[in-house]
Order: sequence, then structure tokens, then C-alpha cells
Amino acid sequence: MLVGRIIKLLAGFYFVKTEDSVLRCRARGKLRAGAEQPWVGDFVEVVQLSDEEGVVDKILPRTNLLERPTVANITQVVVMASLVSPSPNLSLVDRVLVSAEQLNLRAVICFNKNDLSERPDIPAIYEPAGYRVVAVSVKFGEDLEPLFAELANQTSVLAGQSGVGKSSLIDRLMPELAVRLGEVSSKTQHGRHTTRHVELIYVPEYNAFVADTPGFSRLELPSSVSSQDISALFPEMRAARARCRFAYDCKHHNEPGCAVKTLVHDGQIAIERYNSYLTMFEEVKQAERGQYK
Ligand SMILES: Nc1nc2c(ncn2[C@@H]2O[C@H](COP(=O)(O)OP(=O)(O)OP(=O)(O)O)[C@@H](O)[C@H]2O)c(=O)[nH]1
Ligand SMILES: [Zn+2]
Repeated sequence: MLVGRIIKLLAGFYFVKTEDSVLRCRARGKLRAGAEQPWVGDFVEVVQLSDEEGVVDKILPRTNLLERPTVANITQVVVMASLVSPSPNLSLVDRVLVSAEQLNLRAVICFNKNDLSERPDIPAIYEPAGYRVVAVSVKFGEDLEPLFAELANQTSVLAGQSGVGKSSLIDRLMPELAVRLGEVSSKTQHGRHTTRHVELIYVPEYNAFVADTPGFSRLELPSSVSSQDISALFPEMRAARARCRFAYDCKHHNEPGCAVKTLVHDGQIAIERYNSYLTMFEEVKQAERGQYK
């Protein structure tokens, strides 16, 4: 039995990347519906029928299954923002980071277009939180090595507002670096973005999988998060919470003896991050009020 990974779903076929080829596969009947349905990103057992064809026989256990885009076994989120044009939407960056924390995914922040502006103050906002931050110019191919190093051995999904350079990055990762089979005809006929489903691009040089998710711009704030738990999803606030006078009842807003506010005051939590926290807290609080009315 051969083990591979589904990298694309097209017209009822699963394209499974194995050690040394990509097989076009049908799935066994029992796998085609419901919970047993295979998704892009799944590791699967395949019965090979020929050099090019096979049958997906079994889905191996998943570590996660992301929705919108539906993709399995993601290990990290790359949050993309541009330093200028569009100016960075840091509240969107923070929302994606909070979602990544909740999903237990590693997060990397990639600030693009550093050819237009340096703005070292912006990446610095994320340092106290311990996030990996890179500043690159995708267009001019500058400073990309640290980003590629972060992609290595991971399965990444890109998130970021429109115009920050997600497609440009995907284009850089392929075609000269990436395995992207069965694309030629659909590309010439309809262009790349007609692919409705998410696709995984494999970059052999870094053993990196990157999800190409056209139109995908943000991860939704998971609805299961409670207002009280939001501060735990900000790594630089997490440890301080226990030291607040009201401990886990503290909203870190106007309460006396708040350890989080002390860190903000001392510059150990960036004011931008703290403001994002307050916004998200209010948003979730409002939703909770609606729920319990
Ligand atoms: N100056 C500069 N421009 C860039 C850079 N990277 C991308 N761009 C430009 O920014 C614009 C948007 O880039 P895209 O790659 O289409 O952005 P996107 O995030 O995929 O946008 P959507 O498809 O709308 O989600 C294009 O005109 C790119 O040429 C960069 O590093 N520097
Ligand atoms: Zn507090």
C-alpha cells in the first residue's frame, strides 16, 4: 500500500502526491460521502493502478480540518499584510492570529512590500508576543529566504486582506519550484483562479506545502471563544492574567490592579495589540449578550 497526500480535487478526481509522482485517483465508494469524505491535505492510502492512476482506499487520521477553505492537516497560518498600499490592517492581522491560537496552529506574520517602505515599527509590534515576523518584497524577490525557511516542513495557509501579495507569493513558489500537475489545460482555458477548490502547492526544495486559496482573506473568529478567554489567545497577555487582582475575572479594561494594563503601560504589550484585544472582547461580549437574552 502506497501512502500519499491529496493536493488537489478536480472533477471528481483526487490528485495524490506520493514520494515520486502524482496519481490521479478515484475514491473507493465508501469514502465518497459524509465524515469519510477525503479532502485536500488528507494523507491517504492509495492502490496504484498504473503510472498515473490509483484509487484512494483509506484516509489516515487527521490533525485538523479547516473550514472555508476546507483543507486538512494544516500546521501553520501565514498572516500576510503589506507595510504600505494597502496600509497594514493590524486589526485583521490580530483576528487571524487569535484564530490561529484557538486552532493551535503555529503563526508567522509576513509583512510584504518592504521595497516601498521599511517601517520597522510595525513588525516590532509583534515581538513581545513572540511571533515569528518577516519583512519581504515578494515582487522584487528580496529577503525571501527567512520566509521560505518558515514555510519549510510545514503545511501553510495564507491569510490576509486583498492586495497584500498572496497571489504574488504563490506565483513565486511556482512553477519553477513547485509541483503542480494537471494545471496546464485549465490554466490556458480559464486562468488559475477559476479553480474553485483549494489546492496544495508542494515546494520540494523546502518540503513545504502551501494552500492556494483564491479569494481567501481571513479566518473567522471561532464562535466558540468566550469573552473571558480572549486574552488567553494573546500570548503576551496570557501569563499576566493570573497576576491581575481579579485574576481571570479581570477584563483588563478599567479594573484596579490589572497586570495586563501594567505591561501595556511599560511597553511590554504593544498598544495596538491591546486595542485589538479590547475590540475583540467587546465584539464577543455583545454576541454573548445577544445569546443569553
Ligand atoms: N511594491 C510591491 N508591490 C507588490 C509586492 N508584492 C505584490 N505587489 C503588488 O501588489 C498588488 C497585489 O498583489 P496580489 O498578489 O494580487 O495580492 P493578493 O493578496 O493576492 O490580492 P487578492 O487576490 O485581491 O486577495 C499587485 O499589483 C502586485 O504586483 C511587493 O513586494 N512590492
Ligand atoms: Zn487584568
